[in-house]
Amino acid sequence: MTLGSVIPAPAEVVPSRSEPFRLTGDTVITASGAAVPVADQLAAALRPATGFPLPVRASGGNAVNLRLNDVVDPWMGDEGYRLEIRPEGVALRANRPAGLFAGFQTLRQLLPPAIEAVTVRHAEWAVPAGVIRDRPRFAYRGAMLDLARHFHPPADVKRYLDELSRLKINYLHLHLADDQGWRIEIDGWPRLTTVGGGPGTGVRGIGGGHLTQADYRDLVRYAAQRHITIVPEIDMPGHVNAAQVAYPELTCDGVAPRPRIDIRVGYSSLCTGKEVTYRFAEDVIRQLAAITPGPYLHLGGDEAMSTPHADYVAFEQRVLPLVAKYGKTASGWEEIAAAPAATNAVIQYWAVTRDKPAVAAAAGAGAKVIMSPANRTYLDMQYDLLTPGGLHWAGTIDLPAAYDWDPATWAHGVPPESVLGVEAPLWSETLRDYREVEFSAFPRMAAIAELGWSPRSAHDWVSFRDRLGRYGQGWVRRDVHFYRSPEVRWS
Ligand code: TNX
Repeated sequence: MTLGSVIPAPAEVVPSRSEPFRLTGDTVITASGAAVPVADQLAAALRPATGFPLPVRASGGNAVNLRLNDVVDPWMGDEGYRLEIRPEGVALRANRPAGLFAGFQTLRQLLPPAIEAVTVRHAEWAVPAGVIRDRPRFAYRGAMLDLARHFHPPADVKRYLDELSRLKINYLHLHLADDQGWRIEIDGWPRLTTVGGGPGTGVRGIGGGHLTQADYRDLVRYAAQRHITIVPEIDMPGHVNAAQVAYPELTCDGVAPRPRIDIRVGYSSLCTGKEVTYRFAEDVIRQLAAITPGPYLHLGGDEAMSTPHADYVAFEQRVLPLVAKYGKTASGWEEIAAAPAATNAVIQYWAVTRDKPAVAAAAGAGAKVIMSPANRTYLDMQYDLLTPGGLHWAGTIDLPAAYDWDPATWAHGVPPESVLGVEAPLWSETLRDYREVEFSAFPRMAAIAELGWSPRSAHDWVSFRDRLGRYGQGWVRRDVHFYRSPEVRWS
Protein backbone atom coordinates (compact mmCIF):
# COMPACT_ATOMS: atom_id res chain seq x y z
CA MET A 1 0.00 0.00 0.00
CA THR A 2 1.42 3.36 -1.00
CA LEU A 3 0.42 6.79 0.15
CA GLY A 4 -1.68 8.27 -2.64
CA SER A 5 -3.49 5.09 -3.66
CA VAL A 6 -6.70 7.02 -3.27
CA ILE A 7 -9.67 7.82 -5.52
CA PRO A 8 -10.01 10.62 -6.45
CA ALA A 9 -6.25 11.19 -6.71
CA PRO A 10 -5.08 13.80 -4.19
CA ALA A 11 -3.52 17.04 -5.41
CA GLU A 12 -0.16 16.60 -3.65
CA VAL A 13 1.31 13.46 -2.11
CA VAL A 14 4.69 13.42 -0.36
CA PRO A 15 5.50 9.99 1.09
CA SER A 16 8.02 9.79 3.91
CA ARG A 17 10.47 7.05 4.83
CA SER A 18 9.26 6.88 8.41
CA GLU A 19 7.45 3.94 9.85
CA PRO A 20 3.70 3.90 9.21
CA PHE A 21 1.16 4.99 11.79
CA ARG A 22 -0.52 2.03 13.45
CA LEU A 23 -4.05 2.17 14.72
CA THR A 24 -4.23 0.19 17.98
CA GLY A 25 -6.54 -0.45 20.87
CA ASP A 26 -4.99 2.61 22.53
CA THR A 27 -5.63 5.05 19.71
CA VAL A 28 -7.83 7.98 20.52
CA ILE A 29 -9.43 10.40 18.13
CA THR A 30 -9.04 13.98 19.26
CA ALA A 31 -11.14 16.92 18.18
CA SER A 32 -13.00 19.89 19.54
CA GLY A 33 -15.77 22.23 18.45
CA ALA A 34 -17.02 21.85 14.88
CA ALA A 35 -14.47 19.11 14.21
CA VAL A 36 -16.22 16.72 16.63
CA PRO A 37 -19.01 15.53 14.30
CA VAL A 38 -16.44 14.45 11.68
CA ALA A 39 -14.32 12.82 14.41
CA ASP A 40 -17.41 10.88 15.50
CA GLN A 41 -18.02 9.76 11.92
CA LEU A 42 -14.40 8.67 11.56
CA ALA A 43 -14.51 6.72 14.82
CA ALA A 44 -17.77 5.04 13.83
CA ALA A 45 -16.25 4.05 10.48
CA LEU A 46 -13.14 2.50 12.03
CA ARG A 47 -14.64 0.69 15.02
CA PRO A 48 -16.45 -2.29 13.44
CA ALA A 49 -13.47 -3.88 11.67
CA THR A 50 -10.79 -2.96 14.24
CA GLY A 51 -12.89 -3.68 17.30
CA PHE A 52 -11.01 -0.81 19.00
CA PRO A 53 -12.86 1.60 21.28
CA LEU A 54 -11.41 4.70 19.49
CA PRO A 55 -12.87 7.23 21.92
CA VAL A 56 -13.33 10.78 20.70
CA ARG A 57 -11.71 13.16 23.20
CA ALA A 58 -10.43 16.71 23.43
CA SER A 59 -6.78 15.60 23.70
CA GLY A 60 -4.51 12.58 24.11
CA GLY A 61 -1.52 10.67 22.77
CA ASN A 62 -1.31 8.07 19.95
CA ALA A 63 -3.97 10.10 18.34
CA VAL A 64 -5.70 10.85 15.12
CA ASN A 65 -6.21 14.57 15.59
CA LEU A 66 -8.79 16.53 13.60
CA ARG A 67 -8.61 20.29 13.80
CA LEU A 68 -10.00 23.30 12.01
CA ASN A 69 -7.37 25.87 11.12
CA ASP A 70 -7.18 28.88 13.44
CA VAL A 71 -6.00 30.92 10.49
CA VAL A 72 -7.73 30.16 7.21
CA ASP A 73 -5.43 28.58 4.64
CA PRO A 74 -6.55 30.10 1.33
CA TRP A 75 -5.12 27.24 -0.72
CA MET A 76 -7.47 24.74 0.92
CA GLY A 77 -10.68 26.69 0.38
CA ASP A 78 -13.84 25.16 1.86
CA GLU A 79 -13.19 21.54 0.95
CA GLY A 80 -9.43 21.08 0.98
CA TYR A 81 -7.39 19.52 3.77
CA ARG A 82 -3.92 18.52 4.89
CA LEU A 83 -3.30 15.02 6.19
CA GLU A 84 0.00 14.32 7.90
CA ILE A 85 0.80 10.75 8.91
CA ARG A 86 3.71 10.12 11.27
CA PRO A 87 4.49 7.01 13.36
CA GLU A 88 3.30 8.87 16.48
CA GLY A 89 0.01 10.09 15.10
CA VAL A 90 -2.13 11.49 12.34
CA ALA A 91 -2.99 15.18 11.97
CA LEU A 92 -5.88 16.21 9.78
CA ARG A 93 -6.38 19.96 9.20
CA ALA A 94 -8.91 21.92 7.19
CA ASN A 95 -10.60 25.29 7.10
CA ARG A 96 -14.08 23.80 7.33
CA PRO A 97 -15.77 20.56 8.39
CA ALA A 98 -16.26 19.68 4.69
CA GLY A 99 -12.48 19.59 4.34
CA LEU A 100 -12.10 17.37 7.39
CA PHE A 101 -14.75 15.07 5.94
CA ALA A 102 -12.84 14.88 2.64
CA GLY A 103 -9.65 14.08 4.55
CA PHE A 104 -11.49 11.36 6.45
CA GLN A 105 -12.42 9.75 3.12
CA THR A 106 -8.77 9.79 2.13
CA LEU A 107 -7.60 8.35 5.43
CA ARG A 108 -10.02 5.43 5.36
CA GLN A 109 -8.77 4.47 1.88
CA LEU A 110 -5.19 4.40 3.18
CA LEU A 111 -6.04 1.68 5.68
CA PRO A 112 -6.08 -1.99 4.63
CA PRO A 113 -9.28 -2.83 2.70
CA ALA A 114 -10.37 -5.08 5.59
CA ILE A 115 -11.28 -1.81 7.38
CA GLU A 116 -14.57 -2.08 5.46
CA ALA A 117 -15.55 -5.29 7.24
CA VAL A 118 -18.56 -5.06 9.51
CA THR A 119 -17.17 -7.53 12.04
CA VAL A 120 -13.82 -7.58 13.82
CA ARG A 121 -10.81 -8.54 11.69
CA HIS A 122 -7.26 -9.14 12.76
CA ALA A 123 -5.06 -7.01 10.58
CA GLU A 124 -2.19 -4.65 10.98
CA TRP A 125 -4.01 -1.34 10.77
CA ALA A 126 -1.12 0.61 9.29
CA VAL A 127 -1.29 3.88 7.38
CA PRO A 128 1.76 4.82 5.27
CA ALA A 129 3.64 7.89 6.49
CA GLY A 130 3.80 11.17 4.62
CA VAL A 131 1.83 14.29 3.84
CA ILE A 132 -1.16 14.77 1.55
CA ARG A 133 -2.33 18.25 0.62
CA ASP A 134 -5.54 18.18 -1.27
CA ARG A 135 -8.34 20.31 -2.63
CA PRO A 136 -10.93 19.97 -5.42
CA ARG A 137 -10.37 21.13 -8.97
CA PHE A 138 -14.07 21.98 -9.46
CA ALA A 139 -16.58 23.39 -7.00
CA TYR A 140 -19.38 21.19 -8.37
CA ARG A 141 -18.93 17.42 -8.48
CA GLY A 142 -22.29 15.84 -9.01
CA ALA A 143 -24.34 12.76 -9.57
CA MET A 144 -27.93 12.63 -10.73
CA LEU A 145 -30.50 9.97 -9.97
CA ASP A 146 -33.76 9.73 -11.93
CA LEU A 147 -36.52 8.89 -9.45
CA ALA A 148 -39.23 9.52 -12.04
CA ARG A 149 -38.85 6.65 -14.52
CA HIS A 150 -38.48 4.23 -11.63
CA PHE A 151 -38.89 5.44 -8.11
CA HIS A 152 -35.98 4.56 -5.86
CA PRO A 153 -36.97 4.71 -2.19
CA PRO A 154 -35.09 6.84 0.37
CA ALA A 155 -33.15 3.86 1.73
CA ASP A 156 -31.62 3.33 -1.72
CA VAL A 157 -30.90 7.01 -2.22
CA LYS A 158 -29.07 6.90 1.12
CA ARG A 159 -26.94 3.97 0.04
CA TYR A 160 -26.05 5.89 -3.08
CA LEU A 161 -25.20 8.96 -0.98
CA ASP A 162 -22.91 6.83 1.18
CA GLU A 163 -20.94 5.68 -1.84
CA LEU A 164 -20.88 9.12 -3.46
CA SER A 165 -19.55 10.78 -0.33
CA ARG A 166 -16.55 8.42 -0.28
CA LEU A 167 -15.68 9.70 -3.75
CA LYS A 168 -15.87 13.34 -2.61
CA ILE A 169 -18.97 14.00 -4.69
CA ASN A 170 -20.66 17.07 -3.23
CA TYR A 171 -23.99 17.39 -5.13
CA LEU A 172 -26.79 14.91 -5.71
CA HIS A 173 -29.31 16.08 -8.29
CA LEU A 174 -32.67 14.32 -7.97
CA HIS A 175 -34.80 14.17 -11.13
CA LEU A 176 -38.17 14.22 -9.39
CA ALA A 177 -40.70 14.41 -12.18
CA ASP A 178 -41.05 13.28 -15.76
CA ASP A 179 -43.63 11.98 -18.21
CA GLN A 180 -43.96 8.65 -16.44
CA GLY A 181 -44.03 9.74 -12.81
CA TRP A 182 -44.17 12.57 -10.30
CA ARG A 183 -42.19 11.83 -7.14
CA ILE A 184 -42.45 14.72 -4.69
CA GLU A 185 -45.44 15.81 -2.66
CA ILE A 186 -46.59 19.37 -3.42
CA ASP A 187 -49.15 20.97 -1.08
CA GLY A 188 -52.28 22.06 -2.89
CA TRP A 189 -51.64 19.65 -5.78
CA PRO A 190 -52.22 16.26 -4.10
CA ARG A 191 -53.03 14.36 -7.30
CA LEU A 192 -49.46 14.88 -8.54
CA THR A 193 -48.40 12.05 -6.29
CA THR A 194 -51.63 10.11 -5.71
CA VAL A 195 -52.22 9.86 -9.47
CA GLY A 196 -48.74 10.69 -10.79
CA GLY A 197 -46.79 8.45 -8.43
CA GLY A 198 -47.36 5.33 -10.53
CA PRO A 199 -44.94 2.66 -11.65
CA GLY A 200 -42.98 4.69 -14.17
CA THR A 201 -41.60 2.93 -17.21
CA GLY A 202 -41.96 -0.71 -17.96
CA VAL A 203 -44.77 -3.14 -17.90
CA ARG A 204 -43.91 -4.92 -14.70
CA GLY A 205 -45.68 -2.51 -12.39
CA ILE A 206 -42.64 -1.87 -10.23
CA GLY A 207 -41.14 1.53 -9.70
CA GLY A 208 -44.08 3.38 -8.15
CA GLY A 209 -43.90 5.66 -5.14
CA HIS A 210 -43.04 9.19 -4.13
CA LEU A 211 -41.25 11.24 -1.51
CA THR A 212 -43.28 13.14 1.05
CA GLN A 213 -41.80 16.52 1.89
CA ALA A 214 -40.71 14.97 5.20
CA ASP A 215 -38.90 12.19 3.30
CA TYR A 216 -37.21 14.83 1.17
CA ARG A 217 -36.10 16.86 4.19
CA ASP A 218 -34.71 13.69 5.74
CA LEU A 219 -32.69 13.00 2.57
CA VAL A 220 -31.41 16.57 2.60
CA ARG A 221 -30.25 16.09 6.20
CA TYR A 222 -28.67 12.72 5.49
CA ALA A 223 -26.81 14.16 2.52
CA ALA A 224 -25.67 17.20 4.51
CA GLN A 225 -24.11 14.94 7.14
CA ARG A 226 -21.99 13.65 4.26
CA HIS A 227 -21.31 17.15 2.92
CA ILE A 228 -23.51 16.56 -0.10
CA THR A 229 -26.04 19.14 -1.26
CA ILE A 230 -29.31 18.02 -2.86
CA VAL A 231 -30.40 19.71 -6.10
CA PRO A 232 -34.09 19.03 -6.81
CA GLU A 233 -35.30 19.00 -10.40
CA ILE A 234 -38.80 19.44 -11.73
CA ASP A 235 -38.65 19.21 -15.49
CA MET A 236 -40.69 21.76 -17.47
CA PRO A 237 -42.18 22.74 -19.90
CA GLY A 238 -41.67 19.27 -21.44
CA HIS A 239 -41.53 15.90 -19.67
CA VAL A 240 -44.78 16.74 -17.83
CA ASN A 241 -47.20 14.01 -18.88
CA ALA A 242 -47.59 12.63 -15.34
CA ALA A 243 -48.56 16.09 -14.04
CA GLN A 244 -51.05 16.52 -16.89
CA VAL A 245 -52.68 13.17 -16.21
CA ALA A 246 -53.20 14.35 -12.64
CA TYR A 247 -54.23 17.92 -13.58
CA PRO A 248 -55.69 18.13 -17.10
CA GLU A 249 -55.94 21.94 -16.77
CA LEU A 250 -52.17 21.95 -17.40
CA THR A 251 -52.83 20.98 -21.03
CA CYS A 252 -54.03 23.52 -23.63
CA ASP A 253 -57.25 21.66 -24.41
CA GLY A 254 -57.96 20.66 -20.82
CA VAL A 255 -58.17 16.98 -21.73
CA ALA A 256 -56.19 14.51 -19.65
CA PRO A 257 -53.62 12.57 -21.68
CA ARG A 258 -53.22 8.84 -21.08
CA PRO A 259 -50.66 7.73 -18.50
CA ARG A 260 -47.39 6.68 -20.12
CA ILE A 261 -45.03 3.85 -19.29
CA ASP A 262 -43.00 3.86 -22.52
CA ILE A 263 -39.63 5.58 -22.78
CA ARG A 264 -40.31 8.04 -25.60
CA VAL A 265 -39.52 11.71 -24.99
CA GLY A 266 -40.57 15.08 -26.38
CA TYR A 267 -44.36 14.65 -26.62
CA SER A 268 -45.68 16.60 -23.63
CA SER A 269 -45.70 20.32 -22.91
CA LEU A 270 -47.18 22.63 -20.32
CA CYS A 271 -49.57 25.12 -21.90
CA THR A 272 -47.39 28.23 -21.96
CA GLY A 273 -50.31 30.55 -22.72
CA LYS A 274 -52.35 29.66 -19.63
CA GLU A 275 -51.96 31.41 -16.27
CA VAL A 276 -52.58 28.19 -14.35
CA THR A 277 -49.25 26.96 -15.76
CA TYR A 278 -47.40 29.73 -13.94
CA ARG A 279 -49.38 29.28 -10.72
CA PHE A 280 -48.42 25.64 -10.83
CA ALA A 281 -44.76 26.38 -11.60
CA GLU A 282 -44.54 28.97 -8.84
CA ASP A 283 -46.17 26.69 -6.26
CA VAL A 284 -43.67 23.98 -7.07
CA ILE A 285 -40.68 26.33 -7.07
CA ARG A 286 -41.71 28.06 -3.82
CA GLN A 287 -42.25 24.78 -1.97
CA LEU A 288 -39.06 23.16 -3.22
CA ALA A 289 -37.06 26.28 -2.39
CA ALA A 290 -38.45 26.18 1.15
CA ILE A 291 -37.28 22.61 1.79
CA THR A 292 -33.97 22.87 -0.06
CA PRO A 293 -31.11 24.54 1.83
CA GLY A 294 -28.74 24.18 -1.15
CA PRO A 295 -28.27 27.00 -3.66
CA TYR A 296 -29.67 25.36 -6.81
CA LEU A 297 -33.11 24.49 -8.12
CA HIS A 298 -33.17 22.69 -11.46
CA LEU A 299 -36.03 23.39 -13.87
CA GLY A 300 -35.21 20.84 -16.54
CA GLY A 301 -36.05 22.47 -19.84
CA ASP A 302 -34.77 19.62 -22.01
CA GLU A 303 -36.32 18.07 -25.09
CA ALA A 304 -39.35 20.36 -25.19
CA MET A 305 -40.02 19.27 -28.76
CA SER A 306 -43.74 19.93 -28.52
CA THR A 307 -43.37 23.48 -27.24
CA PRO A 308 -43.01 26.02 -30.10
CA HIS A 309 -39.61 27.72 -29.82
CA ALA A 310 -40.93 31.23 -29.15
CA ASP A 311 -43.25 29.87 -26.46
CA TYR A 312 -40.35 27.95 -24.93
CA VAL A 313 -38.20 31.06 -24.67
CA ALA A 314 -41.08 33.11 -23.26
CA PHE A 315 -41.78 30.37 -20.71
CA GLU A 316 -38.15 30.22 -19.57
CA GLN A 317 -37.97 34.02 -19.38
CA ARG A 318 -40.84 33.85 -16.92
CA VAL A 319 -39.97 30.80 -14.82
CA LEU A 320 -36.17 31.04 -14.52
CA PRO A 321 -36.47 34.36 -12.62
CA LEU A 322 -39.04 32.77 -10.27
CA VAL A 323 -36.22 30.66 -8.87
CA ALA A 324 -34.31 33.81 -7.92
CA LYS A 325 -37.50 35.23 -6.39
CA TYR A 326 -37.34 32.38 -3.88
CA GLY A 327 -33.67 32.86 -3.16
CA LYS A 328 -32.14 30.16 -5.33
CA THR A 329 -30.04 29.95 -8.47
CA ALA A 330 -31.81 28.27 -11.38
CA SER A 331 -30.21 25.45 -13.26
CA GLY A 332 -31.43 23.66 -16.34
CA TRP A 333 -30.46 21.40 -19.21
CA GLU A 334 -28.56 23.02 -22.05
CA GLU A 335 -31.68 23.96 -24.04
CA ILE A 336 -32.36 26.81 -21.58
CA ALA A 337 -29.36 28.60 -23.12
CA ALA A 338 -31.81 29.80 -25.80
CA ALA A 339 -33.41 32.12 -23.22
CA PRO A 340 -31.60 35.35 -22.25
CA ALA A 341 -32.52 34.71 -18.58
CA ALA A 342 -30.21 31.68 -18.66
CA THR A 343 -27.18 33.96 -18.29
CA ASN A 344 -28.03 34.05 -14.55
CA ALA A 345 -28.48 30.29 -14.44
CA VAL A 346 -26.34 27.20 -14.37
CA ILE A 347 -26.53 25.34 -17.66
CA GLN A 348 -26.09 21.59 -17.73
CA TYR A 349 -24.36 20.52 -20.95
CA TRP A 350 -25.54 17.09 -22.08
CA ALA A 351 -24.84 17.08 -25.81
CA VAL A 352 -22.89 14.37 -27.55
CA THR A 353 -21.38 17.01 -29.85
CA ARG A 354 -18.71 19.35 -28.53
CA ASP A 355 -20.25 22.28 -30.37
CA LYS A 356 -23.19 23.99 -28.78
CA PRO A 357 -22.96 27.63 -29.85
CA ALA A 358 -25.93 28.68 -27.71
CA VAL A 359 -24.24 27.36 -24.56
CA ALA A 360 -20.96 29.03 -25.54
CA ALA A 361 -22.81 32.32 -26.04
CA ALA A 362 -24.58 32.04 -22.69
CA ALA A 363 -21.27 31.25 -20.99
CA GLY A 364 -19.77 34.32 -22.66
CA ALA A 365 -22.62 36.35 -21.18
CA GLY A 366 -21.99 35.00 -17.66
CA ALA A 367 -23.70 31.62 -17.32
CA LYS A 368 -21.88 28.84 -15.49
CA VAL A 369 -21.82 25.39 -17.05
CA ILE A 370 -21.91 21.89 -15.58
CA MET A 371 -20.48 19.30 -17.94
CA SER A 372 -22.51 16.12 -18.44
CA PRO A 373 -21.78 15.12 -22.04
CA ALA A 374 -24.04 12.12 -22.66
CA ASN A 375 -21.34 10.09 -24.42
CA ARG A 376 -18.98 10.40 -21.41
CA THR A 377 -21.03 10.83 -18.25
CA TYR A 378 -24.43 9.20 -18.79
CA LEU A 379 -24.32 6.28 -16.42
CA ASP A 380 -27.38 4.72 -18.08
CA MET A 381 -25.44 4.13 -21.29
CA GLN A 382 -24.32 0.52 -21.55
CA TYR A 383 -20.65 -0.28 -20.95
CA ASP A 384 -20.75 -2.30 -24.13
CA LEU A 385 -23.57 -3.80 -26.16
CA LEU A 386 -23.51 -6.98 -24.11
CA THR A 387 -23.85 -5.50 -20.62
CA PRO A 388 -27.39 -5.87 -19.26
CA GLY A 389 -29.67 -2.87 -18.70
CA GLY A 390 -29.17 0.62 -19.95
CA LEU A 391 -29.53 2.35 -23.30
CA HIS A 392 -27.05 3.22 -26.02
CA TRP A 393 -28.47 6.20 -27.88
CA ALA A 394 -25.32 8.20 -26.98
CA GLY A 395 -23.09 5.21 -27.67
CA THR A 396 -21.62 2.78 -25.22
CA ILE A 397 -19.35 4.12 -22.46
CA ASP A 398 -16.61 1.89 -21.18
CA LEU A 399 -14.44 2.92 -18.25
CA PRO A 400 -11.64 4.52 -20.33
CA ALA A 401 -14.24 6.62 -22.19
CA ALA A 402 -15.71 7.84 -18.90
CA TYR A 403 -12.22 8.76 -17.68
CA ASP A 404 -10.40 10.12 -20.72
CA TRP A 405 -11.74 13.61 -21.30
CA ASP A 406 -11.39 17.00 -19.68
CA PRO A 407 -14.48 18.86 -18.44
CA ALA A 408 -12.62 22.19 -18.57
CA THR A 409 -11.97 22.09 -22.30
CA TRP A 410 -14.61 19.73 -23.67
CA ALA A 411 -17.22 22.16 -24.97
CA HIS A 412 -15.90 24.39 -27.72
CA GLY A 413 -16.29 28.06 -26.88
CA VAL A 414 -17.00 27.42 -23.20
CA PRO A 415 -13.89 28.68 -21.39
CA PRO A 416 -12.54 26.79 -18.36
CA GLU A 417 -13.54 29.68 -16.04
CA SER A 418 -17.18 29.08 -16.98
CA VAL A 419 -17.09 25.42 -16.02
CA LEU A 420 -18.50 24.96 -12.54
CA GLY A 421 -17.87 21.25 -12.61
CA VAL A 422 -19.06 17.89 -13.80
CA GLU A 423 -22.06 15.66 -13.15
CA ALA A 424 -22.87 12.05 -14.01
CA PRO A 425 -26.62 11.57 -14.60
CA LEU A 426 -28.24 8.20 -14.15
CA TRP A 427 -31.56 7.98 -15.98
CA SER A 428 -33.62 5.06 -14.82
CA GLU A 429 -35.89 3.97 -17.67
CA THR A 430 -34.26 0.54 -17.59
CA LEU A 431 -33.21 0.43 -13.93
CA ARG A 432 -35.76 -1.30 -11.80
CA ASP A 433 -33.96 -1.73 -8.55
CA TYR A 434 -30.96 -0.50 -6.65
CA ARG A 435 -28.71 -3.38 -7.70
CA GLU A 436 -29.11 -2.16 -11.26
CA VAL A 437 -28.39 1.41 -10.20
CA GLU A 438 -25.12 0.29 -8.65
CA PHE A 439 -24.16 -1.80 -11.65
CA SER A 440 -24.60 1.17 -13.97
CA ALA A 441 -22.95 3.69 -11.67
CA PHE A 442 -19.87 1.82 -10.54
CA PRO A 443 -17.07 1.96 -11.49
CA ARG A 444 -17.75 4.83 -13.93
CA MET A 445 -18.89 7.15 -11.16
CA ALA A 446 -15.38 6.88 -9.71
CA ALA A 447 -13.94 8.11 -13.02
CA ILE A 448 -16.23 11.13 -13.06
CA ALA A 449 -15.46 11.84 -9.41
CA GLU A 450 -11.76 11.92 -10.20
CA LEU A 451 -12.33 14.27 -13.15
CA GLY A 452 -14.21 16.56 -10.79
CA TRP A 453 -11.80 16.52 -7.87
CA SER A 454 -8.26 15.81 -9.02
CA PRO A 455 -5.95 18.33 -10.69
CA ARG A 456 -5.35 17.75 -14.37
CA SER A 457 -1.70 17.05 -13.54
CA ALA A 458 -2.83 13.95 -11.63
CA HIS A 459 -4.90 12.65 -14.54
CA ASP A 460 -3.40 9.30 -15.47
CA TRP A 461 -5.37 6.32 -16.77
CA VAL A 462 -2.84 3.66 -15.74
CA SER A 463 -2.63 5.06 -12.23
CA PHE A 464 -6.43 5.37 -12.00
CA ARG A 465 -6.92 1.81 -13.24
CA ASP A 466 -4.50 0.45 -10.65
CA ARG A 467 -5.95 2.48 -7.79
CA LEU A 468 -9.44 1.38 -8.82
CA GLY A 469 -8.47 -2.28 -8.62
CA ARG A 470 -7.76 -1.72 -4.95
CA TYR A 471 -10.76 0.56 -4.39
CA GLY A 472 -12.99 -2.24 -5.72
CA GLN A 473 -12.18 -4.36 -2.69
CA GLY A 474 -14.23 -1.90 -0.69
CA TRP A 475 -17.18 -2.34 -3.05
CA VAL A 476 -16.93 -6.10 -2.64
CA ARG A 477 -16.91 -5.80 1.14
CA ARG A 478 -19.80 -3.34 1.15
CA ASP A 479 -21.76 -5.56 -1.23
CA VAL A 480 -21.89 -2.90 -3.94
CA HIS A 481 -22.96 -4.56 -7.18
CA PHE A 482 -20.41 -3.02 -9.56
CA TYR A 483 -19.45 -3.89 -13.13
CA ARG A 484 -16.08 -5.56 -13.33
CA SER A 485 -14.72 -3.47 -16.20
CA PRO A 486 -12.34 -5.77 -18.10
CA GLU A 487 -9.64 -3.05 -18.22
CA VAL A 488 -9.10 -3.30 -14.48
CA ARG A 489 -7.37 -6.02 -12.49
CA TRP A 490 -9.86 -6.31 -9.64
CA SER A 491 -7.71 -7.48 -6.77
C1 TNX B 1 -32.29 12.06 -22.60
S1 TNX B 1 -30.54 14.10 -21.77
C2 TNX B 1 -33.02 12.72 -21.61
C3 TNX B 1 -33.81 11.94 -20.68
C4 TNX B 1 -33.66 10.47 -20.90
C5 TNX B 1 -32.24 10.14 -21.26
C6 TNX B 1 -31.97 8.67 -21.40
C7 TNX B 1 -31.81 14.73 -21.23
C8 TNX B 1 -31.66 16.03 -20.64
N1 TNX B 1 -32.97 14.07 -21.36
O1 TNX B 1 -35.16 12.31 -20.76
O2 TNX B 1 -34.03 9.81 -19.74
O3 TNX B 1 -31.92 10.77 -22.46
O4 TNX B 1 -30.62 8.42 -21.56
